[in-house]
Amino acid sequence: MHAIERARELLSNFGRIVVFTGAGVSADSGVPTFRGSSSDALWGKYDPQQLASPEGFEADPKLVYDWYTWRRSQLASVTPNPGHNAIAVLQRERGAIVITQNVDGLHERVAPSNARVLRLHGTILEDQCTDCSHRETIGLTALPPLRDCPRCLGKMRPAVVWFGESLDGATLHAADDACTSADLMIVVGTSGQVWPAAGLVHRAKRARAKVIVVNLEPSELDDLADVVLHGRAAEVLPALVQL
Ligand code: BV8
Ligand code: ZN
Repeated sequence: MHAIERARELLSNFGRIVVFTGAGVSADSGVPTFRGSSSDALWGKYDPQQLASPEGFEADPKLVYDWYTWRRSQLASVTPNPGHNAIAVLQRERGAIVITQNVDGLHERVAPSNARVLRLHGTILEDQCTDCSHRETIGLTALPPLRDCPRCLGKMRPAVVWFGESLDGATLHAADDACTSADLMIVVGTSGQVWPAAGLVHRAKRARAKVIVVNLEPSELDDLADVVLHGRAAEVLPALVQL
């Protein structure tokens, strides 16, 4: 039986579905990934430990903030792709829960209003203060500069989770619960290198969920898969969901 047919069979047999995504699901929208072989990999040009970390921001706030401004400027012109839309169909028709490592907000743009999108690593579409609870939504058409917090002596920084920072406890707990009770996990576009996010796939597997991996190239999570579908998410997911 072809892998896609096996995957479709799993999809039709199970009720509680979790879709776990990484940067690869947004690659077909033109958003650069973080690693991977494609030349557009975001971090091929920058040292991630230098930029996406509190130490990096502390050392050079303008360099780090300018990197996010560059990424935000890219986001202004991208739209969700057929991979995002296929996942939204699973949310609407099968009550699937989306757990994403992405900060680009593309799942949220097409998700049904009552659907859950658990954002493990925060959002690039907001800034938060380094020192108080003040947050500001970022308008992608009028990107703000590095600036001080209007309420305290802190600085405004992207509302993402940096390396060395803890994930939001409630979000991680909700994601862990979803993975523990899932019958099927569809893993899309992630190298599986970032923790504790990647640990959620192990959690689902231990809870005896079936796992389908959709990825452009082999990943660290392929060993956990019952079915591996290599290809572009924007092509494989519509075929899987039979749009
Ligand atoms: C934590 C937001 C601890 C920011 C991100 C040393 C020091 C500090 C920490 C660590 C350390 N060593 C290890 C750690 C833990 C660290 C970690 O996991 N490091 C890794 C690199 C080894 N984790 C952390 O620091 C986490 N926090 O551990 O806290 C702690 C504990 C107690 C108290 C205090 C602290 C926080 C991690 C969160 C980091 N933030 N993003 C930003 O965006 O700027 S992570 C970043 O990587 C993105 O969110 C991204 O989504 C995520 C994961 O990457 P992927 O999504 O998998 O993307 P990648 O490019 O890797 O892969 C894409 C895949 O898609 C590829 O396989 C490719 O083949 C495929 N693909 C490409 N195109 C397509 C495709 N597939 C399908 N279709 C296509 N078209
Ligand atoms: Zn403040």
